[in-house]
Amino acid sequence: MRINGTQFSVSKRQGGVLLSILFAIALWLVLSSPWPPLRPSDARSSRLRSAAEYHNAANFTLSTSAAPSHPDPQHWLARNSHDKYRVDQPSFTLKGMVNRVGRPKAAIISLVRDEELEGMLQSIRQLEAKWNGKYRYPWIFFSESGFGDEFKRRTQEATTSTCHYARIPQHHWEIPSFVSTQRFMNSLEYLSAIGVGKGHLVSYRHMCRWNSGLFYLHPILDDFDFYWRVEPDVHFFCDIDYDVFRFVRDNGIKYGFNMNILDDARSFPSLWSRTRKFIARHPELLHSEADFSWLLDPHANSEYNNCQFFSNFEVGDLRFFRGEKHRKYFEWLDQSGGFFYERYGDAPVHTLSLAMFAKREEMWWFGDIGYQHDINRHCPPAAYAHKCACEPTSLDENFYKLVPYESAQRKPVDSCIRMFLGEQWTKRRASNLTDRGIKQWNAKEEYGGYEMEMWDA
Ligand SMILES: Nc1nc2c(ncn2[C@@H]2O[C@H](COP(=O)(O)OP(=O)(O)O)[C@@H](O)[C@H]2O)c(=O)[nH]1
Ligand SMILES: [Mg+2]
Repeated sequence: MRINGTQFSVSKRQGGVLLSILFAIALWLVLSSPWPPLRPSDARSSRLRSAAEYHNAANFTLSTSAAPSHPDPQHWLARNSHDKYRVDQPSFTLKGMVNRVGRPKAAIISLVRDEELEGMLQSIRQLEAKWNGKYRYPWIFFSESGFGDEFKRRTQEATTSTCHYARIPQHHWEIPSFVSTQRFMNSLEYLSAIGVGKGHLVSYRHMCRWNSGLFYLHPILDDFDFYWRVEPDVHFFCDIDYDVFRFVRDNGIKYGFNMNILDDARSFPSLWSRTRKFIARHPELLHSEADFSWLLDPHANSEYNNCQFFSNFEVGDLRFFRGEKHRKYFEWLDQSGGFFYERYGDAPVHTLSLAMFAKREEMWWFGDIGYQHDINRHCPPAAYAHKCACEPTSLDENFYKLVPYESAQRKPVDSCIRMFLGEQWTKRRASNLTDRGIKQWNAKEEYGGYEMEMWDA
């Protein structure tokens, strides 16, 4: 080989080594490209990507998002726990490189106000310490009024992942023209007078509406497939030793929750009748395996029993919510004015949507994640004690806590989480436990007599 007149001789072996190095550098450059974001930018600054950038980035993906036809979540956990896919090693190590391949396009999202900074920081710190410090998914903060420099600086300092700050478009945070202001004012006064929590707050109505049907339309989420919703001031008690986003993607899960509860149903008196009308109008939209059995009361004319996924914690598939079915349902509810004349909540709206358009195996109870939101807390049983810093709670702990004494409302025949898990379903799941490495653990004692097979920690 001759370079600048100088003769270099390269043996076959040296050539091979040189080629391998060049190949490794090329691979490293591709895998450490900023998308999906794994690391903070050098300046630790954050920026809002334009919608166009996001669309362009959508063409670059290393992952296949096809879910297996017969997912087996327990089996997956047995094979992929112990932080198999952590990405906190340098990207030039073999493991660092391999684990960056095929990552789901996913982000942690928070709707939050600038003045909730301290609460947000504590949620970030806990989730980073228990999980995301190892997995480095980006954080995206949303607000209708933007964020100040201090919020941006301190949130970015609390994580090694990239932070993005997104402003909610005004038309997603205003009273639609078809809503009567007078009727809305009456509702604020009425719900406040009868003691429905935050019934008097205009901002709360916008929040519920945005979380129900608008968040997934924000262009910053265009290139993401999965999200984990995190609120300020929540707690995470347990070490999570697997990639939660890979877990939901690989197992075809559309929605993961932590608590399944009753809330004050006086805030959405017409939600079920409005939903029934939607079903009557669009029976073709229902999933062929839609299963309402855990949501209807057999003793009350199959009315909605008011159970709902407690949506301040949710890990979801954005493609489900962006899909035509959920969007049509949201628009149908929105046209009724129920987010303003009543206080339709995103929790029952998401729950009913999933019941209609997904099958039950596509919803997952993250019973292994210790979590607290205000007075509601879930802590896994004693078998998880070595991973958790909390007192185990009973299975039914959160069932009824949010229902005020004065709310005479429909209740399920059993607690919501038991209704959801159901005997048949747990049996069917248990029969999937084929891997000899998975020990079945009977949580009879800790879970108030409910027989449930869970994976061992
Ligand atoms: N940006 C913004 N976030 C809000 C507003 N109201 C509520 N949130 C956020 O929405 C989420 C739910 O609100 P929260 O008051 O905690 O409702 P609760 O959990 O039902 O009691 C939290 O993440 C809040 O920070 C608002 O007016 N603006
Ligand atoms: Mg909250």
